[in-house]
Amino acid sequence: MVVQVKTNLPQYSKAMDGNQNKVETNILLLGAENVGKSALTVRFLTKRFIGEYGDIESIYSHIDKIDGREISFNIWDSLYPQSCESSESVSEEQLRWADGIVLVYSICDRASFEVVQQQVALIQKLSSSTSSPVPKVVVGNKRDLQHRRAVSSEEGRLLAQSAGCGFFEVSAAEAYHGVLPVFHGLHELIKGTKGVKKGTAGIMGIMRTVSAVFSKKRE
Ligand SMILES: Nc1nc2c(ncn2[C@@H]2O[C@H](COP(=O)(O)OP(=O)(O)OP(=O)(O)O)[C@@H](O)[C@H]2O)c(=O)[nH]1
Ligand SMILES: [Mg+2]
Repeated sequence: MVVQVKTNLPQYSKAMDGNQNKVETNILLLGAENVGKSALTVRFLTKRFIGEYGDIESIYSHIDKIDGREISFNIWDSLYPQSCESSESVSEEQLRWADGIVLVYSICDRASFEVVQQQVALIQKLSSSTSSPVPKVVVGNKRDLQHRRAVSSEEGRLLAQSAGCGFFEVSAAEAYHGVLPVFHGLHELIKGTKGVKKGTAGIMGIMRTVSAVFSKKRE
C-alpha cells in the first residue's frame, strides 16, 4: 500500500493566497462513532463509498471549485473519544481550528442523535467567549436505512433550527450528489459570516491526502 503521509501540516494561508482567487476553509466533522463521518468525508473527497474506513483520525486536504473559484477544503475527520465524559467530546483546539462544523448522527441510532445534541450545547458553551459563533450544519446520515430509522426528519430539523444550524439528511452510501451540498452549503455559511480564517494549528501529527484514501481502497 502506498500511503502519502506528511508529518507536519503545511502553513496554511489566512483568507486567500497570493493570487486572491484561492480560498481556504477548515471543516471539522463531529459526531458519535460509527455514524459515517469518514464515509461522508471520503465521499466528498473521492466521490466514492469504500465501505469500511477504520478508526483513523485525519485532516484531509482537497481542492474544489465553487462558481469557478478554487476552494481549498481542509477536513478534520475526528474520532469520538472512547470512554470520555460528554463534556470532553469537543476540544477548544478543535473549535479554534474550525471555520465550520459538520455534526453527524445516524438516523438509525438515537444515541448518536443525543451525542449531537450534547455537542451542539458544548460548542455553544465553549464558544460563548468568542465574538462570532462557528457556522454549523447538522447531518442525519444513513438515510438509505429507512426501515431502521430511529430519529425522524422533523426531530433533526428542529434540533438544527434551535441551534441555528443548517440541516441535511443524506446517505453517504447511496450518492455523491447528496453529500456535496453539505460541504458546499457550509462553505457558503462560512463565507456569509466571516470569510475564512486562521493558519494551521499544529495539532495533528498526520495529514493524509486524497491519494492515501484511494490507496486504502485498493489495498
Ligand atoms: N447503510 C449505510 N451505511 C453507512 C453509511 N455511511 C456509513 N456507513 C457505514 O457505517 C459504518 C461506519 O462508518 P464510518 O464512516 O467509519 O463512521 P465514523 O463515524 O467515521 O466512525 P468512527 O471513525 O469509528 O467514529 C461503516 O460500516 C460504513 O460503511 C450510509 O450512508 N448508509
Ligand atoms: Mg471515522
